[in-house]
Amino acid sequence: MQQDNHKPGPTIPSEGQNGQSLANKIPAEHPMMTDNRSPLTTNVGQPVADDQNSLRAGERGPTLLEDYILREKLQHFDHERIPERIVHARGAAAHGYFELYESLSDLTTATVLTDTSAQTPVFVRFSTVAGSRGSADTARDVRGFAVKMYTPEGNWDIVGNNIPVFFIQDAIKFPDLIHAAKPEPDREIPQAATAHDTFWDFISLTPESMHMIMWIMSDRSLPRSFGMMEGFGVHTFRLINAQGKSTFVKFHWKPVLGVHSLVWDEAQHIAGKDADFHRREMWDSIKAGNFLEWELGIQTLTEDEEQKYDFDILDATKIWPEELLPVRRIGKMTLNRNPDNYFAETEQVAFNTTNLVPGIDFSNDPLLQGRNFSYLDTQLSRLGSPNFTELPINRPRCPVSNNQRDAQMRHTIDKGRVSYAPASLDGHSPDEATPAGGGFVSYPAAVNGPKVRARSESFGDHYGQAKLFWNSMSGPEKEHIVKALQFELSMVETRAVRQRMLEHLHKINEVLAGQVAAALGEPTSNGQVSAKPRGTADSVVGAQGLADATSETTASGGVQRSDALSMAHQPTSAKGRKVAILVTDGVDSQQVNALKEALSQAGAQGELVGPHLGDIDGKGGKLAAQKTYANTSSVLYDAVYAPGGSGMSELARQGDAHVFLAQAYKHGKPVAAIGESVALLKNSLPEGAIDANAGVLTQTGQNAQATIEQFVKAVGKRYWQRSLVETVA
Ligand code: HDE
Repeated sequence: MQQDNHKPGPTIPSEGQNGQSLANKIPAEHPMMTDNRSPLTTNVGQPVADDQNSLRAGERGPTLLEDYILREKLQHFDHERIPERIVHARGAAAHGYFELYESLSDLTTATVLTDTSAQTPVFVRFSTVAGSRGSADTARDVRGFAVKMYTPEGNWDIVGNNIPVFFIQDAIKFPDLIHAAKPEPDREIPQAATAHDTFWDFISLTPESMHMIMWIMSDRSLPRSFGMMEGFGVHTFRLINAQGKSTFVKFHWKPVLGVHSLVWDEAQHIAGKDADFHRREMWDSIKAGNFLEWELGIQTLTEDEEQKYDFDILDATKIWPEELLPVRRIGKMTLNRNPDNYFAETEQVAFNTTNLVPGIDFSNDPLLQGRNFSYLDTQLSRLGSPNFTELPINRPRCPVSNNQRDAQMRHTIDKGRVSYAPASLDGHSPDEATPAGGGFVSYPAAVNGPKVRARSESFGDHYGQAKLFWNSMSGPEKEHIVKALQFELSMVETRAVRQRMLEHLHKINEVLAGQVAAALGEPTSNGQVSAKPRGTADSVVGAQGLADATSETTASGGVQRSDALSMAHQPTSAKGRKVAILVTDGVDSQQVNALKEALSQAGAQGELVGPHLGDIDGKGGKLAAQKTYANTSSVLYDAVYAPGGSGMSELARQGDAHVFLAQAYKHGKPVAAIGESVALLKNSLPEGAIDANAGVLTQTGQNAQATIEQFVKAVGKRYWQRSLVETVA
């Protein structure tokens, strides 16, 4: 059943290949065609002699209905598309494995978290949420971070995001949130963007979303690459040990390369220059052997501590500050293989929050409880049959055995008469696994209380952690949040919506609100929120949320500032980065080669950008330009280097070279120029911009080695202190 794509299954050899008749070579098992090298056949295996011409009555006559080969081909094509995911439609994925550092047997019975000798296969899909399948990778959006682990006890999915909190507290609001965020239904505008009235209308009436809004307006929603994003399980789950003891847990994926982002202007340009920026980067990295790595971390909390803090651990709009509850790193995930087929794997993969293994269980988080219904339901509509779990990418790697039968597209051929239990015939039904034998047992959490549609008061603070996030940001990060809100809200046409948002922002921080208000041409708010949210949230919000106009941070366990929330404290290095090296005839080839070597030693890649592809007549040897100004752009690189060489003064006449340097400068990236290129750099940047401390390096002599070393150290950094960034490019 399980077909390894690297070992193609038996295919029917052609007569031409071995001189024998086809009939003699029919394999005993069903052939599953995994490549296209065998003779062309119809879908029922009939060899096709002519795939260029349909069957017609005479060479110039009408096509015959009899041409079942034409009809089969067109018909299959007509049905190629399946519905795209209602959210997270655009995604890219990779295969890999997970290895555990230390056994968590004190906390859980799950083999994947206790067996340190195992290498658990994984498939991970990253996605944007709002855009359709063909939208651009760099839209401002939360990223999906969905991990499927093929464990010996069944598939375990952590269907997470790159932001640790969510917009809403209750699953019943999810369709409203998504309807508001998606293109407006009358005009189908805008694509993959939240900068429009319906989104901000909903948000301005949903105070519980304010913490998430701070994250989404920060550069976290503009990741530099998938491998430079954190992942979060978001909800609180439970780990259950052999004694049946439950411990609350939150899951984190910590990227080995650190967490790094783009800036908004850059992200917008990338969307036009390379809409596939993130998926291409992941594909190329894996292909080049630069695998993506994350450590799995856990935060844990005992049952006794459930009510210890001033945030509710069942509220998905709250984090557990790491300063309070440190993240313990327990294993590493490596993505090392690209999919063989996008549709079969990345499109057909079906994640589900209910894919759990014994030793892990849910909490009562009402968002998680709602998701537990939604994922199976959506797969049935998207993939068309309950047999989607038999698709190779979804099928567990451990045995599957039960009495479920039939339905569309059944692959498994169940033998025998028994498809029921209890049964005594035919060696009877599969036996249930006992709890001691590893059978899944739900944690027997005590439940009581009246049936109500109400939200707990403990979910009532909507501004405390938004403040914590704001207070934890560096200066440049705050500036980017302000600019994001200025941009988004200025796109909102309805003034009342803009004003309501300013009222919320005022409750988070007055300076923030003031700066956004100034850009919108509005007076600063008095801190009163005029519109109350509808429904059950109303009374709850009144209790703590809307009433709280102080600047004190609440719902954060006393933590006022958390370095873990800011990207300013993340390690930077050249690893995984891409550098543009501008070349033209007469460039110093040795210098270019020395730079490329130094970059490669540091795990970065130097790409030669020239006026044309191919041969560049360098001083000291030929070079090959890999890109031209026509097919690439400064925004696709982390740094730009203009080498020396007697011919390089010519670069000053190439207008695109100016744009390359100026744009890199604007986006805070390191830039360097040597010898003949120094004049070009000076002319491209504002006066006073040449400053090694601000990542603008020059070297007038020809000995570039020291500058190369300095430059390579700078690659991966962004220099936000450049005060003149607004004046260029
Ligand atoms: Fe999802 N979400 N979601 N979600 N979600 C889907 O399932 C849903 C939520 C997340 O790469 C859908 O297969 C509800 C939070 C990811 O295939 C759907 C609620 C988080 C992916 C669905 C949420 C996520 C999805 C659409 C509120 C982070 C992509 C297609 C209760 C913890 C998985 C599909 C992939 C996809 C429902 C909220 C993450 C409709 C009802 C919170 C990463 O079932």
